[in-house]
Amino acid sequence: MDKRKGIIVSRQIMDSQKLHPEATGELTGLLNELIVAGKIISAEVNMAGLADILGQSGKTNIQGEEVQKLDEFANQTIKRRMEQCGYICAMGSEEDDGVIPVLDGYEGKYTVAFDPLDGSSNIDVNVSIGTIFSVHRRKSRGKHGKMSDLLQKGRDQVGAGYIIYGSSTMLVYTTGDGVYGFTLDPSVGEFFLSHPDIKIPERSKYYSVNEAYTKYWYDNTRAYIEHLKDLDYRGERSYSLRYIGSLVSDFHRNLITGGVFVYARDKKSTDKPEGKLRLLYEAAPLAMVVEQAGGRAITDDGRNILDIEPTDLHQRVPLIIGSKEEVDLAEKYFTGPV
Ligand code: AHM
Ligand code: MG
Repeated sequence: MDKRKGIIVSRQIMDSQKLHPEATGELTGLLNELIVAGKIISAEVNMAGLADILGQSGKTNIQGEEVQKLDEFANQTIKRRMEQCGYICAMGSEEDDGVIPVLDGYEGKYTVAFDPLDGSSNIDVNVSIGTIFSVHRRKSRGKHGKMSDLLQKGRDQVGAGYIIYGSSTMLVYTTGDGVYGFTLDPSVGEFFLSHPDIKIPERSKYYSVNEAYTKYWYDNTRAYIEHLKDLDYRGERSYSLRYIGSLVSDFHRNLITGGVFVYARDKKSTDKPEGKLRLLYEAAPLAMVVEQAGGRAITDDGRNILDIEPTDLHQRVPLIIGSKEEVDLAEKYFTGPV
């Protein structure tokens, strides 16, 4: 057994910090604050059915989608934790329109963008959901953080990861020195290292896509998925479809077992020409995780997700993410003639 297995998450984060002699401990502090928020949300998610707080709150968020109570709870929990932690100067959340400020006098040198509860349409049906986060160093000077501090490339993230609330609660994160997975022991409220140095299998047998949208796909998406479904591909096996409809869950499964997740542009909704998923707090953090684990993340025109210069906090981006071989193959379909 790996000797590090079982160590607590704060030990791992401090050990990573030692690899950077210039580090001041603020990123460590920030990650620890996010972890506390994750524990609080996890407890609430586990109690959701019992506490009878399921169901929709009747409000809509700035994306025009229904906000459910647990989304609000998760959003509030992270914001409250972050606004007074002293490590960040600004936040961006899927649930809020613009820059979220921190409390006066608590400005720090990082920014955090997050999807407080990804996959929230699955809350009512006990399907895994999760919190995705992305951390950047601030660029601007002055007291308050600005939108430009949030609109940074994924390549410049100093940390990224997610907390998945599933059959167990897991934290998966990277600070650029590999990917580590921790499992929450709810009896003591501590995350223990369960998946040291995660590597995504280079080739896989699974693809994840909303196949009901086939009729709306562009030709290259259709051709790529048909290729994966071809029984004779590589002459040895065919692919299986696994689609939960909760990005963090689909991604996590593919990270552990190997697989490719596809949400390309389609002709389904004219208001979402770039697909559905968001760059800053969905695609970019997961792209950093997958690259650190040996996989890849690209758009449906072959751009590396981590190299995209954001122009809008809530901008959407086509996403193909997962095992290297399957994303390499996708790149051929998405950049060459079909
Ligand atoms: P959300 O952030 O409102 O939960 O929406 C994003 C979710 C992702 O988790 C998931 O991958 C996707 O929507 C599923 O979309 P679709 O139902 O179109 O397949
Ligand atoms: Mg989401």
